[in-house]
Amino acid sequence: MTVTSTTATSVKTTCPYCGVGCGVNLSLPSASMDALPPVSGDLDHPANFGRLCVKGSSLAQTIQSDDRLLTPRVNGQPVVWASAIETVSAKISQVIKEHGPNAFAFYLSGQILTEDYYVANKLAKGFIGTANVDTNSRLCMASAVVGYKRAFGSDTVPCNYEDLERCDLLIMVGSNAAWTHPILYQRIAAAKKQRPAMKIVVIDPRETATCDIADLHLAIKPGSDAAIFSFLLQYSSQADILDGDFIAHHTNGFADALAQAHESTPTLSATAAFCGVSEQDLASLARWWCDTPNTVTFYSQGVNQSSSGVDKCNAIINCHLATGRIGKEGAGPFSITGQPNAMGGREVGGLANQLAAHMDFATPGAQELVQRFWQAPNMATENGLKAVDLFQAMEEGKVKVVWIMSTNPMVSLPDTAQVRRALEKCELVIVSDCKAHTDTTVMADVLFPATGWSEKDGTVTNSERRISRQRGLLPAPGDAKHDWWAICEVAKRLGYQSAFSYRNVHEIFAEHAALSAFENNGKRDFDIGHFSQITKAEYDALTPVQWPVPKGRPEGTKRMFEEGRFFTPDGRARFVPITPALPKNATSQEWPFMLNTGRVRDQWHTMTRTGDAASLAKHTAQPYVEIHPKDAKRLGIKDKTLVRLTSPYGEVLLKAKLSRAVAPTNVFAPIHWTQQFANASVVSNLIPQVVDPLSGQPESKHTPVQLEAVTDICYGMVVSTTELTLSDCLYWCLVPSEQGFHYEVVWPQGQTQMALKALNKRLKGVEQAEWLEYANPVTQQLRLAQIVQRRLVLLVYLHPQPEAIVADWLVSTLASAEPLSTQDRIAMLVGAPANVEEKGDIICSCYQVGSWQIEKAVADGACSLETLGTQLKCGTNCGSCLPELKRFIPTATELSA
Ligand SMILES: Nc1nc2c(c(=O)[nH]1)N[C@H]1C(S)=C(S)[C@@H](COP(=O)(O)OP(=O)(O)OC[C@H]3O[C@@H](n4cnc5c(=O)[nH]c(N)nc54)[C@H](O)[C@@H]3O)O[C@H]1N2
Ligand SMILES: Nc1nc2c(c(=O)[nH]1)N[C@H]1C(S)=C(S)[C@@H](COP(=O)(O)OP(=O)(O)OC[C@H]3O[C@@H](n4cnc5c(=O)[nH]c(N)nc54)[C@H](O)[C@@H]3O)O[C@H]1N2
Ligand code: SF4
Ligand SMILES: [Mo]
Repeated sequence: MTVTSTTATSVKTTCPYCGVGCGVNLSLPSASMDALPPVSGDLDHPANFGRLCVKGSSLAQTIQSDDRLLTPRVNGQPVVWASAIETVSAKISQVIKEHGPNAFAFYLSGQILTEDYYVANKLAKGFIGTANVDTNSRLCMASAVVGYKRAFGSDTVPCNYEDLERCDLLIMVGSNAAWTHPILYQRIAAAKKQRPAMKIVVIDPRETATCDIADLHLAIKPGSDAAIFSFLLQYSSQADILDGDFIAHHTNGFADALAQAHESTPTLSATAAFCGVSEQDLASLARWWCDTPNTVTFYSQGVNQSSSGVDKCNAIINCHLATGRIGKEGAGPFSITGQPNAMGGREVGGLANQLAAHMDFATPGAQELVQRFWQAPNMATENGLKAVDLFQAMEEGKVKVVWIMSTNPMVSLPDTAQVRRALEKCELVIVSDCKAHTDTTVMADVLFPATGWSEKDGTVTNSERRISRQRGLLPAPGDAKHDWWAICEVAKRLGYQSAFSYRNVHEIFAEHAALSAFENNGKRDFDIGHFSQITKAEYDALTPVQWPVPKGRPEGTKRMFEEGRFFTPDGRARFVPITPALPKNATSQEWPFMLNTGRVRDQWHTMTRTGDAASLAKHTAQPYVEIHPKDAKRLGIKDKTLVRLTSPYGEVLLKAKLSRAVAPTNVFAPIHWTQQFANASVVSNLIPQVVDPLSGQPESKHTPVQLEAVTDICYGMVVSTTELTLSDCLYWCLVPSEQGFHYEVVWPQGQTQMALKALNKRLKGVEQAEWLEYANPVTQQLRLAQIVQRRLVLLVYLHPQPEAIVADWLVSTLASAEPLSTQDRIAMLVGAPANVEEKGDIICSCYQVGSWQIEKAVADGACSLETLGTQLKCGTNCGSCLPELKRFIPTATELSA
């Protein structure tokens, strides 16, 4: 990509990854305009004050991609936009005419901008006349939303990031923030360092990097969280720490909730047994809870992604209401959002059970109000289909056209086989994406090329209700267009010219702001009326601000519910009686392991962006499953060997990672690997479409599975200058690298010779190709290098066991301009260059420092993070690796032993 000049050479924008919403400076470095723009943290942004985690710091590496979708495509053929818009609009019109508006659906994403979301929601709910507008936030935040609405009457996040720093007790439930919200985690870690009396409790079945700062880790039985909070509620009453005044004047339903808590979790010992934790640990938590008015409970997917996720949220909120720990500095129930604009989507009403601007179909007068505001000809009148139901309706032939935007459901929705059947059945699948090849774009009839981060303009809202601008700096590549533009063009072609003739994204934002304030008068929490007249210049200069921002309050709102008034009809918050429930599907003799799924530190979701940064692949190169060593031993599974996981829905192949971080009979696998990166490792293949009945959120964290060692195989590594089709492999994984192609492979034993022949055929006809070969009949190692014109083009390593090879040097030789020396040739077959230090697994991605280097430094006497930082630089840039680095430092007891 050659960057041509736009007006600005530097902008303040917002990171496109997690819901922390860090401010980023993005600039074009030089007049030549052909170098990549550097990225740095924005010192003025109140989310991060200049810091970025490893994903944010690596953004520049992901801007340029060889796999951008550059033109619209219809049935695989490139077409001009007008033609693609015509195809789509004609089909939508036909389907609506023949089958009604509910035969159309949007499936959107918490990664599009608020303005994109707003026009999609407006088109579907006001003009086409369907509420089938759902989003990947259904897989992410839906339970938290319903929990807040049940308690507060509105989807309002009460807290802010400062509350996390100011609280005296922080309970982190189902969150691995050290990896998933790293900058926030670092702010918390810094606060604890400054005030060591601040207590941190982590509740997670797994021991994660987040436990590094915890005073107490409750490794509960999967799914048992609600019991902990049910117990805390009844214990608060026993210990007489209830806020009677708050309960009496600001809430309803306390007596019922308390009675239920007594019934469900009568005693400490019963609760500890139900949750599988020690009574002492539960007692510590209960004591700290009672002693600490300034408590924040911070929760994420370990709570939300559950068949009783909403109840878990309300169990948490109940405790905060009962003790009046809400609407105060350093106190509150704080659901953290995952995606950069999950909150923005909620604000516009971009879920099938919302209408618009925090109004629901059931809100009295709301439909008529929105209809009047939009001048809408075809208002939807009832809730649409939630994600899982939507894909089921597609398979049943009820939904005939779907427009998927900025999400990869073939990887992220549960039961991939069902998702495939649904998309195959659908008459028209439209996919808007930046990438040409994803597991979902291959299912599309029509592809719309979208602009991405660094190109597009709009707003996002982070986890603390803070609206920030994303600003475009780079020109759109090829024919890529903004998502809002594509939606408006289709809308206009459907006959809705006047309602969708926005000239600029700021006009959409102003309309969204005006709707939020329309006949609001303090009735609805979401009010950004201050911006309803915003000019383009003001919009371009917008600085981060927390909503509500009603007329007359331009400074926004730091914290909600300070006056104890909620958005229910009588202004009182509601307690909800909770009966703790375990996961819908329990383990059994047939399915004896509970599969937990989640994230790794350096990858983002389906790797469409982080997969472009070779340095981010170093931390975790391949898909894996974490298994307790005891289980592994019983099943004959060794570290790094191939394991087959099976559920009633499908199977996957993953590399074993033996670890005591998971409890026996629990296993954990990351979600990131797609068919673009590995042939058989999409973990959603295994997950059933079990959802929370209230929120529709899938139970992605708890799936009973079987596990077995894969035997009679041969492990290998292939490094090649060109992309290879490795169809005869049992398993392959493409490890992103700067040069050429690096595959980790597994062949069925006996097929390796055939496979080698196939690889060899690739070079037939290439003159002067020579093979170097090293074979060890004792170890059965086989190493082959193919050299053309004295340069390496293909390297194959084979071994019956996984080998600890550092592939970096081998891969880098692919790009070497120098002809190979004799020494190089030997080193290539040995697998270890003489003059290059081997690093081990990369721990610090910023400075590419590996485990072997760190172990060596520690053995040589480095005994603190500071010394390691001085010697190796590890951990001194973004700090994302600090929890892992700490584990290399011997403890005082180890040192004295
Ligand atoms: N590096 C990275 N960061 C990300 C993302 C990414 O893809 N990569 N994605 C972003 C998005 S969209 C989201 S939603 C967030 C998610 O952020 P998190 O929710 O922090 O991440 P997860 O790894 O999905 O799950 C969190 C933890 O829940 C635990 N858990 C599983 N079952 C239970 C249970 O029954 N009870 C409890 N208490 N805990 C349980 C898991 O062991 C896991 O450690 O991350 C965001 N940040
Ligand atoms: N088993 C299991 N499943 C899960 C989870 C889990 O923990 N376990 N977590 C769930 C959660 S919390 C989430 S958030 C989802 C995430 O899952 P997805 O949303 O499916 O994952 P992404 O990789 O973020 O997909 C974003 C897509 O949008 C494209 N894109 C990026 N920017 C733009 C843009 O501006 N416009 C357009 N049109 N396209 C763009 C990217 O190239 C990519 O293809 O996964 C969910 N699925
Ligand atoms: S914590 Fe990291 S991924 Fe999240 S917004 Fe900040 S820089 Fe981006
Ligand atoms: Mo998410």
